[in-house]
Amino acid sequence: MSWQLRCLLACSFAFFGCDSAEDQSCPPGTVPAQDGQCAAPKVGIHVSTVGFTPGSPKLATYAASASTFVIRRVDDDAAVFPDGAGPVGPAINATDSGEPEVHVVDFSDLNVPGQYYVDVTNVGKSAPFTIADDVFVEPFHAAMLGMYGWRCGSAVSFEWQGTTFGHGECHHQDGPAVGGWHDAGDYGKYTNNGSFALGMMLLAWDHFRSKLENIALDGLDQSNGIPDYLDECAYQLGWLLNMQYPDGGVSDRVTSVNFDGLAVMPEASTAPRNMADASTKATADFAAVAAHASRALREFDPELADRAEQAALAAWQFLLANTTPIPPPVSGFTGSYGAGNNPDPDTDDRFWAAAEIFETTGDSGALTAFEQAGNSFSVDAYWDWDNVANLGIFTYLESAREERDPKVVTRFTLALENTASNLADTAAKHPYGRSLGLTYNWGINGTSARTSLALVEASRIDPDNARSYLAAVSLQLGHLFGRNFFGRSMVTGVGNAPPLHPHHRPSIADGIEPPWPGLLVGGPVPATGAAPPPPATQWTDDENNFTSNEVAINWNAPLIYALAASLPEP
Ligand code: 9MR
Ligand code: 9MR
Repeated sequence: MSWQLRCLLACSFAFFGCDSAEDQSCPPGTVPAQDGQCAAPKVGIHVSTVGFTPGSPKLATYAASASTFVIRRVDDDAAVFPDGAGPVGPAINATDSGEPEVHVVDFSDLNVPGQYYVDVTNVGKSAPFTIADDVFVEPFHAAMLGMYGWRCGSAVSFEWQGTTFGHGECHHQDGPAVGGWHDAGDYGKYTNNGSFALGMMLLAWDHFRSKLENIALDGLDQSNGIPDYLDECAYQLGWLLNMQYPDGGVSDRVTSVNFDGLAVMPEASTAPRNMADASTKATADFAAVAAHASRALREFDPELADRAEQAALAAWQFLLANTTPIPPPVSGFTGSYGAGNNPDPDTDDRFWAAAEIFETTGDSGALTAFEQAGNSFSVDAYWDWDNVANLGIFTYLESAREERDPKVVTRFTLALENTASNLADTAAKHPYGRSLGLTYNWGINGTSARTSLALVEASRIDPDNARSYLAAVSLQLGHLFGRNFFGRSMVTGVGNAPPLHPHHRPSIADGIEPPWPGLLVGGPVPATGAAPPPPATQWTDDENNFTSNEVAINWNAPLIYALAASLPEP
Protein backbone atom coordinates (compact mmCIF):
# COMPACT_ATOMS: atom_id res chain seq x y z
CA MET A 1 0.00 0.00 0.00
CA SER A 2 1.32 3.46 -0.79
CA TRP A 3 1.99 5.86 2.07
CA GLN A 4 -0.65 8.16 0.68
CA LEU A 5 -3.32 5.51 1.07
CA ARG A 6 -1.92 4.54 4.44
CA CYS A 7 -1.99 8.16 5.53
CA LEU A 8 -5.57 8.48 4.37
CA LEU A 9 -6.50 5.37 6.30
CA ALA A 10 -4.64 6.29 9.47
CA CYS A 11 -5.94 9.81 9.36
CA SER A 12 -9.54 9.00 8.59
CA PHE A 13 -9.52 6.32 11.29
CA ALA A 14 -8.21 8.91 13.64
CA PHE A 15 -10.76 11.51 12.53
CA PHE A 16 -7.82 13.65 11.72
CA GLY A 17 -7.27 16.04 8.88
CA CYS A 18 -4.85 14.55 6.35
CA ASP A 19 -2.58 16.81 4.37
CA SER A 20 -2.80 16.49 0.65
CA ALA A 21 -1.00 13.55 -0.83
CA GLU A 22 2.32 15.19 -1.56
CA ASP A 23 4.63 13.22 -3.74
CA GLN A 24 6.95 12.17 -0.98
CA SER A 25 7.66 8.63 0.16
CA CYS A 26 7.95 7.84 3.83
CA PRO A 27 9.12 4.71 5.63
CA PRO A 28 6.43 2.26 6.68
CA GLY A 29 4.31 3.40 9.59
CA THR A 30 5.15 7.06 9.12
CA VAL A 31 3.45 9.88 7.26
CA PRO A 32 4.77 13.09 5.73
CA ALA A 33 5.08 15.79 8.37
CA GLN A 34 6.34 19.39 8.34
CA ASP A 35 9.53 20.39 6.50
CA GLY A 36 9.48 17.30 4.32
CA GLN A 37 10.14 15.07 7.33
CA CYS A 38 8.34 11.81 8.04
CA ALA A 39 6.70 11.21 11.40
CA ALA A 40 4.32 8.83 13.13
CA PRO A 41 0.71 9.78 12.42
CA LYS A 42 -0.46 11.94 15.30
CA VAL A 43 -3.80 11.56 17.01
CA GLY A 44 -5.33 14.07 19.31
CA ILE A 45 -7.20 11.85 21.73
CA HIS A 46 -5.81 8.59 23.00
CA VAL A 47 -8.43 6.09 24.03
CA SER A 48 -9.05 2.37 23.77
CA THR A 49 -10.28 2.03 20.21
CA VAL A 50 -11.87 -1.32 21.03
CA GLY A 51 -13.81 -0.08 24.01
CA PHE A 52 -14.96 -0.94 27.48
CA THR A 53 -17.18 -3.23 29.45
CA PRO A 54 -19.82 -1.45 31.57
CA GLY A 55 -18.52 -0.95 35.08
CA SER A 56 -14.87 -0.65 34.07
CA PRO A 57 -12.84 2.57 34.26
CA LYS A 58 -13.11 4.60 31.04
CA LEU A 59 -10.37 7.11 30.50
CA ALA A 60 -8.93 9.02 27.57
CA THR A 61 -5.82 11.15 27.34
CA TYR A 62 -4.83 14.19 25.30
CA ALA A 63 -1.61 16.16 25.11
CA ALA A 64 -2.72 19.79 24.80
CA SER A 65 -3.87 22.70 26.95
CA ALA A 66 -6.66 21.98 29.39
CA SER A 67 -10.08 21.73 27.80
CA THR A 68 -13.56 20.40 28.44
CA PHE A 69 -14.99 17.25 26.88
CA VAL A 70 -18.19 15.42 26.03
CA ILE A 71 -18.82 11.85 24.97
CA ARG A 72 -20.93 11.65 21.80
CA ARG A 73 -22.92 8.83 20.30
CA VAL A 74 -21.60 7.71 16.90
CA ASP A 75 -25.09 7.38 15.38
CA ASP A 76 -26.28 10.94 15.80
CA ASP A 77 -23.39 12.86 17.42
CA ALA A 78 -25.61 13.54 20.44
CA ALA A 79 -23.70 14.45 23.60
CA VAL A 80 -24.58 11.71 26.08
CA PHE A 81 -22.12 12.32 28.91
CA PRO A 82 -21.78 14.20 31.21
CA ASP A 83 -24.74 16.58 31.62
CA GLY A 84 -22.72 19.63 30.70
CA ALA A 85 -19.12 20.09 29.63
CA GLY A 86 -16.93 17.46 31.32
CA PRO A 87 -14.43 18.63 33.91
CA VAL A 88 -10.82 19.38 33.08
CA GLY A 89 -8.38 16.91 34.61
CA PRO A 90 -5.20 18.23 36.24
CA ALA A 91 -2.15 18.79 34.02
CA ILE A 92 0.28 15.87 34.12
CA ASN A 93 3.88 15.93 32.94
CA ALA A 94 4.22 12.68 31.00
CA THR A 95 7.93 12.07 31.42
CA ASP A 96 8.16 8.81 29.48
CA SER A 97 6.52 10.28 26.39
CA GLY A 98 8.18 13.67 26.76
CA GLU A 99 4.86 15.53 26.78
CA PRO A 100 4.94 18.41 29.26
CA GLU A 101 1.18 18.73 29.56
CA VAL A 102 -1.34 15.93 29.22
CA HIS A 103 -4.85 15.66 30.64
CA VAL A 104 -7.05 12.69 31.36
CA VAL A 105 -10.81 12.70 30.83
CA ASP A 106 -12.87 10.32 32.92
CA PHE A 107 -16.17 8.94 31.66
CA SER A 108 -16.22 5.83 33.84
CA ASP A 109 -19.82 6.55 34.82
CA LEU A 110 -21.04 6.08 31.25
CA ASN A 111 -22.23 2.49 31.27
CA VAL A 112 -24.98 2.50 28.64
CA PRO A 113 -24.02 0.10 25.84
CA GLY A 114 -23.39 1.82 22.53
CA GLN A 115 -20.84 3.27 20.17
CA TYR A 116 -19.25 6.56 21.10
CA TYR A 117 -16.35 8.91 20.63
CA VAL A 118 -14.66 11.48 22.85
CA ASP A 119 -14.92 15.10 21.75
CA VAL A 120 -12.47 17.45 23.46
CA THR A 121 -13.08 21.13 22.79
CA ASN A 122 -10.30 22.58 20.60
CA VAL A 123 -8.46 19.27 20.52
CA GLY A 124 -10.57 16.99 18.37
CA LYS A 125 -12.54 13.81 18.22
CA SER A 126 -11.32 10.37 19.10
CA ALA A 127 -11.66 7.20 17.09
CA PRO A 128 -14.94 5.43 17.83
CA PHE A 129 -15.21 2.78 20.51
CA THR A 130 -17.87 0.52 21.96
CA ILE A 131 -19.27 0.05 25.45
CA ALA A 132 -20.70 -3.45 25.75
CA ASP A 133 -20.45 -6.61 27.84
CA ASP A 134 -19.01 -8.51 24.90
CA VAL A 135 -16.61 -5.87 23.61
CA PHE A 136 -13.59 -8.18 24.05
CA VAL A 137 -15.10 -11.23 22.36
CA GLU A 138 -13.85 -10.35 18.89
CA PRO A 139 -10.35 -9.38 20.07
CA PHE A 140 -10.21 -12.65 22.00
CA HIS A 141 -11.04 -14.61 18.84
CA ALA A 142 -8.40 -12.65 16.96
CA ALA A 143 -5.74 -13.38 19.59
CA MET A 144 -6.62 -17.09 19.51
CA LEU A 145 -6.32 -17.04 15.71
CA GLY A 146 -2.90 -15.55 16.37
CA MET A 147 -1.94 -18.73 18.24
CA TYR A 148 -3.58 -20.99 15.67
CA GLY A 149 -1.73 -19.23 12.86
CA TRP A 150 1.53 -19.93 14.67
CA ARG A 151 1.00 -23.68 14.31
CA CYS A 152 4.05 -25.45 12.98
CA GLY A 153 3.93 -28.68 11.01
CA SER A 154 0.31 -28.79 9.88
CA ALA A 155 -1.22 -26.45 7.33
CA VAL A 156 -3.46 -23.68 8.69
CA SER A 157 -6.13 -21.59 7.03
CA PHE A 158 -8.58 -19.11 8.47
CA GLU A 159 -10.52 -16.03 7.57
CA TRP A 160 -10.46 -12.61 9.20
CA GLN A 161 -12.49 -9.63 8.04
CA GLY A 162 -12.98 -11.09 4.61
CA THR A 163 -9.38 -12.11 3.96
CA THR A 164 -8.13 -15.69 4.05
CA PHE A 165 -4.76 -16.30 5.71
CA GLY A 166 -2.82 -19.53 5.86
CA HIS A 167 0.28 -21.55 5.27
CA GLY A 168 1.04 -25.06 4.05
CA GLU A 169 2.55 -27.95 5.96
CA CYS A 170 5.96 -26.92 7.14
CA HIS A 171 9.17 -27.80 8.92
CA HIS A 172 9.22 -31.50 8.15
CA GLN A 173 12.91 -31.21 8.96
CA ASP A 174 12.00 -31.00 12.66
CA GLY A 175 11.97 -34.80 12.64
CA PRO A 176 10.62 -36.06 15.96
CA ALA A 177 10.10 -32.49 17.22
CA VAL A 178 7.02 -31.84 15.07
CA GLY A 179 4.11 -29.61 16.01
CA GLY A 180 3.72 -26.71 18.41
CA TRP A 181 3.69 -22.99 17.73
CA HIS A 182 6.39 -21.04 15.96
CA ASP A 183 7.90 -18.68 18.50
CA ALA A 184 7.36 -15.25 17.06
CA GLY A 185 8.16 -13.53 13.79
CA ASP A 186 10.72 -16.30 13.34
CA TYR A 187 10.08 -20.02 13.01
CA GLY A 188 12.21 -21.28 15.90
CA LYS A 189 10.63 -23.33 18.68
CA TYR A 190 12.10 -22.75 22.12
CA THR A 191 11.09 -24.97 25.03
CA ASN A 192 11.48 -22.23 27.64
CA ASN A 193 9.32 -19.66 25.88
CA GLY A 194 6.93 -22.26 24.50
CA SER A 195 6.29 -23.66 27.97
CA PHE A 196 6.00 -20.19 29.43
CA ALA A 197 3.36 -19.14 26.89
CA LEU A 198 1.41 -22.35 27.41
CA GLY A 199 1.63 -21.96 31.19
CA MET A 200 -0.05 -18.54 30.97
CA MET A 201 -2.77 -19.93 28.68
CA LEU A 202 -3.43 -22.77 31.12
CA LEU A 203 -3.72 -20.30 33.96
CA ALA A 204 -6.40 -18.51 31.95
CA TRP A 205 -8.20 -21.84 31.68
CA ASP A 206 -8.00 -22.36 35.44
CA HIS A 207 -9.28 -18.88 36.19
CA PHE A 208 -11.87 -18.34 33.46
CA ARG A 209 -13.01 -21.82 32.54
CA SER A 210 -16.67 -20.89 32.71
CA LYS A 211 -16.11 -18.18 30.10
CA LEU A 212 -13.89 -20.28 27.84
CA GLU A 213 -15.24 -23.79 27.75
CA ASN A 214 -18.06 -23.22 25.28
CA ILE A 215 -16.25 -20.91 22.90
CA ALA A 216 -15.91 -22.35 19.40
CA LEU A 217 -12.67 -21.30 17.75
CA ASP A 218 -12.02 -21.11 14.03
CA GLY A 219 -9.97 -23.94 12.65
CA LEU A 220 -10.54 -26.30 15.58
CA ASP A 221 -12.36 -29.60 15.74
CA GLN A 222 -15.55 -28.93 17.66
CA SER A 223 -16.49 -32.60 17.89
CA ASN A 224 -13.58 -34.20 19.73
CA GLY A 225 -14.86 -33.64 23.27
CA ILE A 226 -12.11 -31.19 24.19
CA PRO A 227 -13.05 -27.51 24.53
CA ASP A 228 -11.44 -25.63 21.64
CA TYR A 229 -9.44 -23.42 23.96
CA LEU A 230 -7.78 -26.46 25.53
CA ASP A 231 -7.41 -28.04 22.12
CA GLU A 232 -5.20 -25.16 21.01
CA CYS A 233 -3.21 -25.62 24.22
CA ALA A 234 -2.93 -29.35 23.50
CA TYR A 235 -1.36 -28.61 20.11
CA GLN A 236 1.54 -26.93 21.87
CA LEU A 237 1.67 -29.64 24.54
CA GLY A 238 1.96 -32.29 21.82
CA TRP A 239 5.12 -30.65 20.52
CA LEU A 240 6.60 -30.24 23.98
CA LEU A 241 6.11 -33.95 24.65
CA ASN A 242 8.05 -34.61 21.44
CA MET A 243 10.97 -32.59 22.80
CA GLN A 244 11.70 -34.99 25.66
CA TYR A 245 14.62 -37.41 25.45
CA PRO A 246 14.34 -40.95 26.87
CA ASP A 247 16.31 -39.99 30.00
CA GLY A 248 13.69 -37.38 30.93
CA GLY A 249 15.78 -34.39 29.88
CA VAL A 250 14.13 -31.99 27.44
CA SER A 251 15.68 -30.44 24.35
CA ASP A 252 16.23 -26.72 24.77
CA ARG A 253 15.05 -25.74 21.26
CA VAL A 254 14.64 -26.76 17.66
CA THR A 255 15.81 -24.12 15.19
CA SER A 256 17.86 -23.53 12.09
CA VAL A 257 21.41 -22.21 12.52
CA ASN A 258 20.45 -18.78 11.18
CA PHE A 259 17.11 -16.98 10.94
CA ASP A 260 15.29 -17.39 7.64
CA GLY A 261 15.04 -14.42 5.31
CA LEU A 262 12.08 -12.16 6.01
CA ALA A 263 10.00 -13.01 2.93
CA VAL A 264 9.92 -16.76 3.59
CA MET A 265 6.68 -18.62 4.25
CA PRO A 266 6.76 -21.48 6.79
CA GLU A 267 6.48 -24.08 4.02
CA ALA A 268 9.41 -22.47 2.21
CA SER A 269 11.56 -22.53 5.33
CA THR A 270 13.49 -25.65 4.42
CA ALA A 271 16.93 -24.99 5.89
CA PRO A 272 18.05 -27.83 8.18
CA ARG A 273 16.93 -27.48 11.79
CA ASN A 274 18.58 -29.03 14.80
CA MET A 275 17.11 -30.30 18.03
CA ALA A 276 19.36 -29.04 20.83
CA ASP A 277 20.56 -31.15 23.75
CA ALA A 278 18.63 -30.98 26.98
CA SER A 279 19.08 -28.00 29.27
CA THR A 280 17.88 -27.98 32.87
CA LYS A 281 16.06 -24.71 32.21
CA ALA A 282 14.03 -26.28 29.38
CA THR A 283 13.51 -29.47 31.36
CA ALA A 284 12.18 -27.56 34.36
CA ASP A 285 9.78 -25.41 32.31
CA PHE A 286 8.60 -28.55 30.56
CA ALA A 287 8.06 -30.38 33.87
CA ALA A 288 6.03 -27.45 35.13
CA VAL A 289 3.78 -26.99 32.14
CA ALA A 290 3.28 -30.69 31.43
CA ALA A 291 2.23 -31.20 35.06
CA HIS A 292 -0.16 -28.26 34.81
CA ALA A 293 -1.58 -29.47 31.48
CA SER A 294 -2.25 -32.91 32.91
CA ARG A 295 -4.57 -31.36 35.50
CA ALA A 296 -6.43 -29.29 32.92
CA LEU A 297 -6.85 -32.17 30.46
CA ARG A 298 -7.67 -34.94 32.95
CA GLU A 299 -11.45 -34.89 32.53
CA PHE A 300 -11.40 -34.41 28.74
CA ASP A 301 -8.57 -36.66 27.58
CA PRO A 302 -7.32 -38.92 30.39
CA GLU A 303 -4.81 -40.65 28.15
CA LEU A 304 -3.10 -37.42 27.16
CA ALA A 305 -3.28 -36.26 30.78
CA ASP A 306 -1.50 -39.45 31.90
CA ARG A 307 1.14 -39.04 29.23
CA ALA A 308 1.76 -35.45 30.27
CA GLU A 309 1.95 -36.37 33.95
CA GLN A 310 4.41 -39.23 33.35
CA ALA A 311 6.53 -36.96 31.15
CA ALA A 312 6.51 -34.26 33.82
CA LEU A 313 7.64 -36.75 36.45
CA ALA A 314 10.44 -38.08 34.23
CA ALA A 315 11.60 -34.49 33.69
CA TRP A 316 11.43 -33.86 37.44
CA GLN A 317 13.60 -36.95 38.09
CA PHE A 318 16.08 -35.66 35.53
CA LEU A 319 16.26 -32.35 37.43
CA LEU A 320 16.80 -34.12 40.75
CA ALA A 321 19.64 -36.09 39.19
CA ASN A 322 21.16 -32.96 37.63
CA THR A 323 21.39 -30.33 40.32
CA THR A 324 24.20 -28.58 38.43
CA PRO A 325 22.64 -26.46 35.69
CA ILE A 326 23.01 -27.74 32.12
CA PRO A 327 22.86 -24.49 30.13
CA PRO A 328 21.10 -23.81 26.81
CA PRO A 329 23.33 -24.13 23.73
CA VAL A 330 26.17 -21.66 23.29
CA SER A 331 25.93 -21.57 19.49
CA GLY A 332 24.50 -23.25 16.42
CA PHE A 333 20.90 -22.12 17.01
CA THR A 334 18.82 -18.98 16.67
CA GLY A 335 17.24 -16.94 19.44
CA SER A 336 18.11 -15.81 22.91
CA TYR A 337 16.11 -17.27 25.78
CA GLY A 338 19.17 -17.75 27.95
CA ALA A 339 21.45 -19.25 25.30
CA GLY A 340 25.02 -18.13 24.78
CA ASN A 341 27.95 -17.36 27.02
CA ASN A 342 25.88 -15.81 29.76
CA PRO A 343 23.27 -18.51 30.42
CA ASP A 344 20.07 -17.65 32.22
CA PRO A 345 19.88 -19.36 35.65
CA ASP A 346 17.45 -22.29 35.94
CA THR A 347 16.42 -21.64 39.56
CA ASP A 348 13.11 -19.89 38.80
CA ASP A 349 12.27 -22.64 36.31
CA ARG A 350 12.92 -25.36 38.92
CA PHE A 351 10.82 -23.38 41.39
CA TRP A 352 7.86 -23.27 38.99
CA ALA A 353 8.30 -27.00 38.29
CA ALA A 354 8.27 -27.81 42.01
CA ALA A 355 4.94 -26.01 42.48
CA GLU A 356 3.26 -27.76 39.54
CA ILE A 357 4.63 -31.22 40.39
CA PHE A 358 3.38 -30.78 43.94
CA GLU A 359 -0.05 -29.61 42.85
CA THR A 360 -0.46 -32.43 40.33
CA THR A 361 0.88 -35.31 42.42
CA GLY A 362 1.09 -34.17 46.05
CA ASP A 363 4.79 -35.14 46.03
CA SER A 364 6.20 -33.96 49.36
CA GLY A 365 9.74 -33.64 47.98
CA ALA A 366 8.48 -31.13 45.42
CA LEU A 367 6.65 -29.21 48.14
CA THR A 368 9.82 -29.05 50.23
CA ALA A 369 11.86 -27.95 47.23
CA PHE A 370 9.36 -25.15 46.54
CA GLU A 371 9.09 -23.94 50.11
CA GLN A 372 12.83 -24.08 50.73
CA ALA A 373 13.51 -22.06 47.58
CA GLY A 374 10.63 -19.75 48.50
CA ASN A 375 12.78 -17.18 50.27
CA SER A 376 14.68 -16.47 47.07
CA PHE A 377 11.53 -15.47 45.20
CA SER A 378 8.81 -12.90 45.46
CA VAL A 379 5.86 -11.84 43.33
CA ASP A 380 7.35 -9.67 40.60
CA ALA A 381 5.55 -6.88 38.78
CA TYR A 382 7.83 -7.13 35.73
CA TRP A 383 8.50 -10.71 34.62
CA ASP A 384 9.12 -12.55 31.41
CA TRP A 385 10.53 -15.81 30.00
CA ASP A 386 13.65 -15.46 32.16
CA ASN A 387 11.70 -15.20 35.41
CA VAL A 388 8.81 -17.64 35.59
CA ALA A 389 8.62 -17.82 39.40
CA ASN A 390 5.26 -16.03 39.52
CA LEU A 391 3.60 -18.96 37.78
CA GLY A 392 4.78 -21.26 40.57
CA ILE A 393 3.64 -18.85 43.25
CA PHE A 394 0.16 -18.46 41.74
CA THR A 395 -0.29 -22.24 41.59
CA TYR A 396 0.97 -22.62 45.15
CA LEU A 397 -1.36 -19.90 46.45
CA GLU A 398 -4.36 -21.54 44.77
CA SER A 399 -3.39 -25.05 45.84
CA ALA A 400 -6.22 -27.42 46.64
CA ARG A 401 -3.83 -29.42 48.85
CA GLU A 402 -3.42 -29.16 52.59
CA GLU A 403 0.25 -29.70 53.35
CA ARG A 404 1.46 -26.15 52.65
CA ASP A 405 3.45 -24.22 55.27
CA PRO A 406 1.12 -21.41 56.44
CA LYS A 407 4.09 -19.07 56.90
CA VAL A 408 5.07 -19.42 53.26
CA VAL A 409 1.45 -18.98 52.19
CA THR A 410 1.23 -15.77 54.23
CA ARG A 411 4.50 -14.42 52.89
CA PHE A 412 3.46 -14.92 49.27
CA THR A 413 -0.05 -13.62 49.91
CA LEU A 414 1.35 -10.38 51.27
CA ALA A 415 3.85 -10.14 48.43
CA LEU A 416 1.08 -10.64 45.88
CA GLU A 417 -1.16 -8.00 47.47
CA ASN A 418 1.71 -5.58 47.68
CA THR A 419 2.77 -6.07 44.06
CA ALA A 420 -0.78 -5.94 42.72
CA SER A 421 -1.69 -2.80 44.63
CA ASN A 422 1.47 -1.12 43.37
CA LEU A 423 0.56 -2.10 39.81
CA ALA A 424 -2.98 -0.81 40.28
CA ASP A 425 -1.81 2.50 41.78
CA THR A 426 0.78 2.98 39.07
CA ALA A 427 -1.75 2.28 36.31
CA ALA A 428 -4.27 4.67 37.84
CA LYS A 429 -1.68 7.47 38.00
CA HIS A 430 0.06 6.96 34.67
CA PRO A 431 -1.40 9.22 31.95
CA TYR A 432 -1.69 6.28 29.56
CA GLY A 433 -2.69 3.73 32.18
CA ARG A 434 0.55 1.73 32.25
CA SER A 435 0.79 -0.60 35.24
CA LEU A 436 4.56 -0.68 34.70
CA GLY A 437 4.80 3.11 34.90
CA LEU A 438 8.04 4.30 33.33
CA THR A 439 9.54 0.86 32.65
CA TYR A 440 10.26 -0.06 29.03
CA ASN A 441 12.07 -3.04 27.53
CA TRP A 442 11.90 -5.46 24.61
CA GLY A 443 8.42 -6.95 24.50
CA ILE A 444 6.99 -4.35 26.88
CA ASN A 445 3.47 -4.65 25.46
CA GLY A 446 3.53 -8.31 26.42
CA THR A 447 4.94 -7.48 29.83
CA SER A 448 2.20 -4.90 30.39
CA ALA A 449 -0.44 -7.48 29.44
CA ARG A 450 1.30 -9.97 31.74
CA THR A 451 0.76 -7.76 34.77
CA SER A 452 -2.87 -8.87 34.43
CA LEU A 453 -1.94 -12.27 35.82
CA ALA A 454 -0.78 -10.89 39.18
CA LEU A 455 -3.69 -8.44 39.24
CA VAL A 456 -6.30 -11.15 38.68
CA GLU A 457 -4.53 -13.55 41.05
CA ALA A 458 -4.65 -10.83 43.72
CA SER A 459 -8.36 -10.29 43.06
CA ARG A 460 -8.93 -13.98 43.78
CA ILE A 461 -6.85 -14.07 46.95
CA ASP A 462 -7.89 -10.64 48.23
CA PRO A 463 -11.48 -10.11 47.00
CA ASP A 464 -11.95 -7.02 49.15
CA ASN A 465 -9.69 -5.11 46.80
CA ALA A 466 -10.69 -6.91 43.61
CA ARG A 467 -12.25 -3.83 42.11
CA SER A 468 -9.04 -1.82 41.96
CA TYR A 469 -6.96 -4.80 40.78
CA LEU A 470 -9.39 -5.56 37.95
CA ALA A 471 -9.63 -1.88 37.03
CA ALA A 472 -5.90 -2.05 36.29
CA VAL A 473 -6.43 -5.07 34.00
CA SER A 474 -8.92 -3.00 32.05
CA LEU A 475 -6.45 -0.11 31.89
CA GLN A 476 -3.81 -2.44 30.39
CA LEU A 477 -6.18 -3.53 27.64
CA GLY A 478 -7.10 0.12 27.08
CA HIS A 479 -3.43 1.00 26.80
CA LEU A 480 -2.75 -1.76 24.28
CA PHE A 481 -5.82 -0.92 22.21
CA GLY A 482 -5.11 2.77 21.83
CA ARG A 483 -4.66 4.73 25.03
CA ASN A 484 -0.95 4.99 24.35
CA PHE A 485 1.37 7.62 22.95
CA PHE A 486 0.50 6.65 19.37
CA GLY A 487 -3.25 6.43 19.87
CA ARG A 488 -3.14 3.16 17.92
CA SER A 489 -4.11 -0.40 18.62
CA MET A 490 -1.02 -2.56 19.14
CA VAL A 491 -2.80 -5.74 17.96
CA THR A 492 -2.93 -6.52 14.24
CA GLY A 493 -6.41 -6.59 12.73
CA VAL A 494 -8.07 -5.22 15.87
CA GLY A 495 -9.19 -1.68 16.77
CA ASN A 496 -8.16 1.59 15.17
CA ALA A 497 -5.01 2.02 13.07
CA PRO A 498 -3.40 -1.26 14.19
CA PRO A 499 0.11 -2.23 13.05
CA LEU A 500 0.23 -3.00 9.33
CA HIS A 501 3.85 -4.13 9.10
CA PRO A 502 4.76 -6.47 11.97
CA HIS A 503 8.09 -8.30 11.93
CA HIS A 504 6.27 -11.55 11.22
CA ARG A 505 7.52 -13.67 8.36
CA PRO A 506 4.14 -15.01 7.13
CA SER A 507 2.70 -11.47 7.07
CA ILE A 508 5.67 -10.28 5.04
CA ALA A 509 5.89 -13.29 2.73
CA ASP A 510 2.29 -14.15 1.86
CA GLY A 511 1.72 -11.39 -0.67
CA ILE A 512 -1.51 -10.36 1.07
CA GLU A 513 -1.85 -6.71 2.03
CA PRO A 514 -3.13 -6.92 5.61
CA PRO A 515 -0.91 -8.61 8.22
CA TRP A 516 -2.03 -11.76 10.00
CA PRO A 517 -4.56 -10.73 12.67
CA GLY A 518 -4.55 -11.04 16.44
CA LEU A 519 -0.84 -10.47 17.00
CA LEU A 520 0.40 -8.13 19.75
CA VAL A 521 3.54 -6.27 18.67
CA GLY A 522 6.43 -5.82 21.12
CA GLY A 523 6.08 -2.07 21.62
CA PRO A 524 8.47 0.75 22.46
CA VAL A 525 12.07 -0.18 23.23
CA PRO A 526 14.17 2.59 24.78
CA ALA A 527 16.92 3.98 22.60
CA THR A 528 20.41 4.23 24.03
CA GLY A 529 22.90 7.07 23.77
CA ALA A 530 23.65 10.39 25.41
CA ALA A 531 20.24 12.04 25.02
CA PRO A 532 17.83 9.28 24.05
CA PRO A 533 14.34 10.28 22.94
CA PRO A 534 11.50 9.58 25.40
CA PRO A 535 11.02 5.80 25.55
CA ALA A 536 7.26 5.77 24.92
CA THR A 537 7.89 7.23 21.46
CA GLN A 538 10.26 4.45 20.37
CA TRP A 539 8.04 2.19 18.29
CA THR A 540 7.74 2.13 14.53
CA ASP A 541 5.33 0.11 12.43
CA ASP A 542 8.18 -1.20 10.32
CA GLU A 543 8.65 -4.84 9.39
CA ASN A 544 12.41 -4.51 9.74
CA ASN A 545 12.14 -3.26 13.28
CA PHE A 546 12.29 -6.54 15.17
CA THR A 547 13.07 -4.90 18.49
CA SER A 548 9.75 -3.05 18.68
CA ASN A 549 7.50 -4.48 15.96
CA GLU A 550 7.93 -8.24 16.24
CA VAL A 551 5.15 -10.46 17.59
CA ALA A 552 5.64 -13.42 19.95
CA ILE A 553 3.73 -16.20 21.70
CA ASN A 554 4.82 -15.03 25.16
CA TRP A 555 3.20 -11.64 24.42
CA ASN A 556 0.01 -13.00 22.89
CA ALA A 557 -0.57 -15.49 25.71
CA PRO A 558 -0.92 -12.84 28.46
CA LEU A 559 -3.04 -10.75 26.08
CA ILE A 560 -5.30 -13.78 25.80
CA TYR A 561 -5.32 -14.06 29.59
CA ALA A 562 -6.36 -10.40 29.99
CA LEU A 563 -9.01 -10.74 27.29
CA ALA A 564 -10.33 -13.97 28.82
CA ALA A 565 -10.62 -12.15 32.15
CA SER A 566 -12.73 -9.52 30.39
CA LEU A 567 -15.12 -11.83 28.52
CA PRO A 568 -18.75 -11.98 29.61
CA GLU A 569 -19.95 -14.95 31.62
CA PRO A 570 -22.10 -17.05 29.29
O1 9MR B 1 14.07 -12.01 12.49
C1 9MR B 1 14.76 -12.21 13.71
C2 9MR B 1 13.79 -12.05 14.87
O2 9MR B 1 12.78 -13.03 14.78
C3 9MR B 1 14.54 -12.08 16.17
O3 9MR B 1 13.71 -11.78 17.26
C4 9MR B 1 15.67 -11.08 16.15
C5 9MR B 1 16.49 -11.08 17.44
O4 9MR B 1 17.01 -12.30 17.72
O5 9MR B 1 16.52 -11.32 15.07
C6 9MR B 1 15.87 -11.22 13.82
O6 9MR B 1 16.76 -11.53 12.82
C7 9MR B 1 17.66 -10.51 12.48
C8 9MR B 1 19.05 -10.89 12.93
O7 9MR B 1 19.12 -11.02 14.32
C9 9MR B 1 20.05 -9.90 12.43
N1 9MR B 1 19.93 -9.73 11.00
C10 9MR B 1 18.62 -9.32 10.57
C11 9MR B 1 17.61 -10.36 10.98
C12 9MR B 1 16.19 -10.05 10.49
O8 9MR B 1 15.98 -8.86 9.92
O1 9MR C 1 11.67 -11.68 23.86
C1 9MR C 1 13.09 -11.75 23.85
C2 9MR C 1 13.62 -10.54 24.55
O2 9MR C 1 13.27 -10.58 25.92
C3 9MR C 1 15.12 -10.46 24.38
O3 9MR C 1 15.57 -9.26 24.93
C4 9MR C 1 15.46 -10.53 22.90
C5 9MR C 1 16.93 -10.42 22.60
O4 9MR C 1 17.65 -11.43 23.17
O5 9MR C 1 14.96 -11.73 22.36
C6 9MR C 1 13.58 -11.83 22.42
O6 9MR C 1 13.18 -13.08 21.96
C7 9MR C 1 13.21 -13.32 20.57
C8 9MR C 1 13.88 -14.67 20.40
O7 9MR C 1 15.23 -14.59 20.74
C9 9MR C 1 13.72 -15.23 19.00
N1 9MR C 1 12.34 -15.23 18.58
C10 9MR C 1 11.76 -13.92 18.64
C11 9MR C 1 11.78 -13.40 20.06
C12 9MR C 1 11.02 -12.08 20.18
O8 9MR C 1 11.66 -11.02 19.61
